[in-house]
Amino acid sequence: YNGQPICSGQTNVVVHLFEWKWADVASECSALAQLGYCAVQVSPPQEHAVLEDPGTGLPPYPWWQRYQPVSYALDSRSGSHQEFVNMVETCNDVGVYIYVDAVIQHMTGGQSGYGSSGSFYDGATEDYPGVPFSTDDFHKQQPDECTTSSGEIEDYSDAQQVRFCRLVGLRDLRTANDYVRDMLVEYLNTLVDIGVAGFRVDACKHTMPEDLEHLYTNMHDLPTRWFPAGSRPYVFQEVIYVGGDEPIRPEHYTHIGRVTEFRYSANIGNIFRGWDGQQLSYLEDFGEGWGFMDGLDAVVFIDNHDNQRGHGPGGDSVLTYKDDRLYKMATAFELAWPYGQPRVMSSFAFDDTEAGPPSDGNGNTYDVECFNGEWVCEHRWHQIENMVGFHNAALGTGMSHWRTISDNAIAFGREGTAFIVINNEDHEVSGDFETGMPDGEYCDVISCDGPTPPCNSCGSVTVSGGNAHITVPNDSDSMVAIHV
Ligand code: AAO
Repeated sequence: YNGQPICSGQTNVVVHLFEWKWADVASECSALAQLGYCAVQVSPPQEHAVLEDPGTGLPPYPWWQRYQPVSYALDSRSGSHQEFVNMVETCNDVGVYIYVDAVIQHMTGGQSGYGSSGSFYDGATEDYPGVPFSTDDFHKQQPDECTTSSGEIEDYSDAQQVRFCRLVGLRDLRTANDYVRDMLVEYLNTLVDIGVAGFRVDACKHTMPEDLEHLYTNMHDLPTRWFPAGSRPYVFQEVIYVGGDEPIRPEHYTHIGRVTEFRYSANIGNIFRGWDGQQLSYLEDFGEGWGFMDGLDAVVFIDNHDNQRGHGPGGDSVLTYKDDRLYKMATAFELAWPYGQPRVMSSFAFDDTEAGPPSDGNGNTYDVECFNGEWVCEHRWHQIENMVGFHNAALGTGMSHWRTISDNAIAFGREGTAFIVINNEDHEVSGDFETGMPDGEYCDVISCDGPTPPCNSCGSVTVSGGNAHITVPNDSDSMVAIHV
């Protein structure tokens, strides 16, 4: 396992198009290719529960119904099997790959009903004829499996509970069982054979690493229609750890794939908000220097679909699209900084943290229309999309030319390929910077359309003898960024 994301060309930036329909993802891929995105993380494509009435006070058809699998039919809120195939082929053809959110550790909660592809299921009796799975395929309350009297995970400091009891009531698959493994491998291979190039694997903390390893090693090679012979699917795993004494750690999973580094997300919010005594100058050793996992194992993000709405860890400090200026700065930092494999979030607007994506009264998701007040499309915000180009120009280089201008204003370069100044003070900052860049004129990609002069009515930076005079206002962007 080499930890390298599957990308075409010099890039490794993944965008999570949360809850987008397959047809909309397909239409977006040529723009993503031009901007330099590597891949799209899509919402879970398997058949899922349809929760018209999820309970008192909860909105109909919440976003999280898709994390309750009913079968592995590729028929979901995002579209049909055929629409999924069309998306993968369209995107692969332009060199933007599809990474699937694989929900493999559990099925639904305790309710019964019909899934998004019409399959009956009964969570109470653990009966999923659409797979089929039946009660023997699930962990039980017995000494070698779940040891809590509720059958639920009650205490995250007890690894046995976390692996063998239910996560918020979700029916917990016996992933050591050969039949269960066969069904999961078949699902993953259906996706790989279609042309899916990678997986975000859900809730890995709750599955033994050897069970996951079995699934990964039994996946097919990627199809040679798009990928070199012998290419293996890329895997990154959701294992939440933000400190404290939980016994299950990201490090227990990094030998089989990358892992989401939640400490990155949890800390960067405090730094940009100036909470908890934090300031931008402390970013100088952000990464391993902060006790995070090895950057070559890490997937990093400012927010994810859970912690942007109070699910999962991070709390109030997590920055989201609602924080506008701070969010742009933090995401620009993420894309400029050489630690981890970056993921960019693309959200739908929400007030209710449980509400599903923009949709009609029957839970049919609306077509995406970026910036219409419902689909936020952070990945198309000018400042963020242009920083993908910065990231790619600098890929493979280290950090250089660090400068602490003041507590909350910093500058750094990327060994002659790129340079950025971020001003989170409440006033303009200005100075002469050693950039390490080749002499010439560069357009500021925060305010311009691209890096190459002429910089018509936007900011430009002249590097002479490696040095540049740069002024960064305190405005809605508060950054200047240049790259070769
Ligand atoms: C829904 C309803 C439930 C209902 C259930 C079944 O909300 O009330 O019981 O259906 O009917 C999503 C939603 C869930 C939803 C579920 C299924 O978020 O609300 O349940 O779909 O529809 C844990 C897991 C982690 C998981 C996270 C949400 O370890 O894997 O919970 N994330 C993924 C997905 C997520 C999805 C699922 C998994 C399930 O990304 O979208 O759920 O497929 C600690 C632990 C974490 C643990 C959190 C739970 O974190 O470390 O491992 O995450 O607790 O909150 C401090 C601590 C920190 C702690 C944190 C939060 O920061 O330091 O360690 O607080 O407490």
